[in-house]
Amino acid sequence: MTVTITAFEQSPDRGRGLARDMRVRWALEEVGQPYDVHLLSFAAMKKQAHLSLHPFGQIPTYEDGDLVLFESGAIVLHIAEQHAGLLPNEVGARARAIMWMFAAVGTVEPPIVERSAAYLMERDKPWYAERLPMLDGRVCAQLDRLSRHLGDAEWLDGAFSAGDLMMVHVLRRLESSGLLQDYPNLVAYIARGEARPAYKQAFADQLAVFEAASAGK
Ligand SMILES: N[C@@H](CCC(=O)N[C@@H](CS)C(=O)NCC(=O)O)C(=O)O
Repeated sequence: MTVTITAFEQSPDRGRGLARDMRVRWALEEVGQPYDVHLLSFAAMKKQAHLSLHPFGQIPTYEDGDLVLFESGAIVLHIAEQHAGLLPNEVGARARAIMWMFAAVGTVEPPIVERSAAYLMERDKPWYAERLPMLDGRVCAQLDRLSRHLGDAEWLDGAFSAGDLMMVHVLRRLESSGLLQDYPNLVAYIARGEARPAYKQAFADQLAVFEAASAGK
């Protein structure tokens, strides 16, 4: 059975690999699972055909036979449970790797997304300059704690896991923010994730989609 995921037909990040299909692509590459990609326009994402897969009309989704999933974290967890390589076997270490997946999407990602959303939708508003330090502060509060936990370690808890995959991708959204410069260990952590062959393949594949769409315009 072929695995099919959905992704933007033309990603608003212009191929920087920030859209959440990148996490799913990366996980599939890590475990060596081939997959097809169904590309969607913003309009198609809100049509019934896609809403029947994803009630919130977003990407990514994951289809494998009768199984349909949405939510990048749930998809990566499913992939990690189906294949070796992204979750440790030992019960406690496995639970902690899953804990870090939740920490990535539930604790670290929300203030980062709020900051990005404010930049996209409010940067021309009179209150933006006053609001930005507060948004930055909320992001940095989590970066401080994460950086302190990581210390000099290579990954969050022993070997590379789905927890690192999710966390690295969540942090990548800050690469052009200037906020990471005070956290050299987090910069190095992201770079270690980006250096993985599976990451590179996934990144190249999503970039090729963006470049093909741009060339066809
Ligand atoms: N929590 C969801 C968020 C999904 C999400 O925000 N997807 C974005 C792309 S990264 C999207 O589809 N945006 C278009 C829209 O919401 O209309 C996940 O992790 O999968």
